[in-house]
Amino acid sequence: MAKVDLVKAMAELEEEAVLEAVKSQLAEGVAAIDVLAQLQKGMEQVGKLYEEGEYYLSELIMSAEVFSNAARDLNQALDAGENFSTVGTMVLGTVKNDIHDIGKNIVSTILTCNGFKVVDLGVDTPVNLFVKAVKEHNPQVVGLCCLLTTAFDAMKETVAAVRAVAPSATILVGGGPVDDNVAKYCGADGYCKNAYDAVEFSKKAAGIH
Ligand code: B12
Repeated sequence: MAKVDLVKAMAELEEEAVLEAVKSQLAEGVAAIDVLAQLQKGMEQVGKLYEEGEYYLSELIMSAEVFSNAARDLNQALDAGENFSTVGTMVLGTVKNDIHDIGKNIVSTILTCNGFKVVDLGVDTPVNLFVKAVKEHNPQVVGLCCLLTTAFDAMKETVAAVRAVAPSATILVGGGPVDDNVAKYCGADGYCKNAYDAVEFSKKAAGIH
């Protein structure tokens, strides 16, 4: 049987081919994190096609679905086959007023693959839920995801509230329109361009080099 190009299949939203390729790569022993990297590359192409006007909102919704289904298989494989010791904890969520979660879910999966316990609060997360989770889990890292410029103020509010109850936690921000200036505006400790940055920053925060 011909080998499926997972990046291309993801970019072209061929769900069956994507799920099959994920399964067969895992069966062949490809590391889950490498399978994930291919899916992510495909998603980047989806975003690009959307910005170029080649894809519409319906394709975006579809891409989220395909990605989530593929990630579910990956997570199952991780839970079943690989054991990770916890090197640190991150409380993670998409900020109030924002429902984007694809990037956040990638961050969660990649951090989990790198030994972090991730407490995922979901999307449209009220400030008080972040505060409650931070008090309960005492994380080294708090991650805020934000894809909408109109939610920057909610992110700023969340940073201030988290800082007040956990002054020593490292607060990281990320998501499409976020950059260093936005991180500064919100009072965060760092901006992460992608999930791999998030791992580097989080390891530093947890005292691992
Ligand atoms: C897919 C998508 C959707 C999907 C979301 C599905 C889902 N389950 O998430 C749907 C269709 C639902 C959607 C809805 C809307 N969307 Co939308 N969406 C997108 C799109 C095309 C891709 C986002 C994405 O998933 N990218 C892929 C992931 C992998 O990338 P990422 O999120 O950037 O994540 C990576 C890094 O940023 C980083 N990262 C991300 N989060 C975090 C967090 C931490 C802590 C760290 C450390 C790192 C990190 O790591 C990730 C992996 O490497 C973007 C366009 C774009 N270029 O971003 C628009 C975009 C974000 N959407 C936009 C808009 C306007 C909307 C809507 C308001 C549309 C509408 N009129 O209803 C609604 C929002 C509703 C709401 N209240 O939230 C605008 C925002 C414009 C702006 N300036 O604010 C964008 C930029 C599109 C555009 N060019 O106009 N959207």
